[in-house]
Amino acid sequence: MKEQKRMTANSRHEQLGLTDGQVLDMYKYMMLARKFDERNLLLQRAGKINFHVSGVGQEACQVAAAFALDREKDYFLPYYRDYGFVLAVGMTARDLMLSAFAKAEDPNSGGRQMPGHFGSKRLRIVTGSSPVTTQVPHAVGFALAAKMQKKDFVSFVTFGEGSSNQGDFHEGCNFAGVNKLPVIIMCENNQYAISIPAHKQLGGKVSDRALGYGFPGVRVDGNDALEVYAAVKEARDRAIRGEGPTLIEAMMYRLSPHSTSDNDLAYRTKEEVEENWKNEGVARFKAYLIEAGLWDENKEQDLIAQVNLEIKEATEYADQAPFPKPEDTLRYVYAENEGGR
Ligand SMILES: Cc1ncc(C[n+]2csc(CCOP(=O)(O)OP(=O)(O)O)c2C)c(N)n1
Ligand SMILES: [Mg+2]
Repeated sequence: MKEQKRMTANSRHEQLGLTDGQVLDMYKYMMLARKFDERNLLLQRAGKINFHVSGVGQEACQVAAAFALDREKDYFLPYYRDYGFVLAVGMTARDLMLSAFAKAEDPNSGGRQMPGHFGSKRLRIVTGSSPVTTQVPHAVGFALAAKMQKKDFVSFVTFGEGSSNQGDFHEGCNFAGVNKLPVIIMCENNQYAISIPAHKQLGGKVSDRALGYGFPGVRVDGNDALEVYAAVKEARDRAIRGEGPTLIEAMMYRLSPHSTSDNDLAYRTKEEVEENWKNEGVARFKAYLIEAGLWDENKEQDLIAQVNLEIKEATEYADQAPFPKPEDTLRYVYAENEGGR
């Protein structure tokens, strides 16, 4: 019986073309994102960093999506909760800590943007803006470039369900649909937009909106990493075949307050949050790996120790790193020519 169970579980990731090594790697990134997040919450409370926006409860979906893309070619436009995603495409805990501490060496923005505003030319992570959803038309622009230049990359963009009500989302979708562009548009529906629950934001499903723009929309269980992986992979295959965009709505739950400046118990109950912890994606993925015979508690403890060390080193490095110099304030803001900086 046990052996049979093992075969069933195993075949699920193998059927999707994922090796044992790849699913173990996915779990490592989920754990790294989770521990990074937990440390940031502590650092903020200790007064070491100013602010943190948490991605707790969304990591499994984020990492799975990254693994379904071509991390050597595609362009990424993640949103502020996507720590799991950016770690899986090549950012390090140190890079992210430098951003949290707003230090000069922060590769995202030299310590200028708020944390969660990811950007890396090397990793093709397109720098994000604070107004939510501006990244959707930007992603569509990258997809237009792929089509015009006949290149085989796609762009991948994420945002929250609240943000899907912004005009940028609709304009981006429309242009992408008309021009059949290779873009994957993924909504991380975590049930809240700050204090507003999903039923007060949306009259229907986000995924159904794709119909009006002429491309497929799918709703997936965002706490099931393999389901997300399959949907993103299929969307990428379609895009590369020239069949255009896909909208994916991944269902999950925001387990943390909106940010470190929010008291979520002013608008939802502790019981509701506790109930949702039972279904979160990282624990579910761990259970899958155990069932597949790939994981056990000893391995878990080793991984936690390794990840904690990585985060400790990143924290110490970022804490001691220099702040940007005041005289560098205008760097990257204006063109550095004609005797200017
Ligand atoms: C255009 C714009 N309006 C309002 C805000 C303030 N704001 C920041 S995050 C947020 C909630 C977004 O909710 P959702 O899209 O569901 O994403 P989540 O934070 O839940 O991941 C709001 C209203 C903003 N940044 N930009
Ligand atoms: Mg939301």
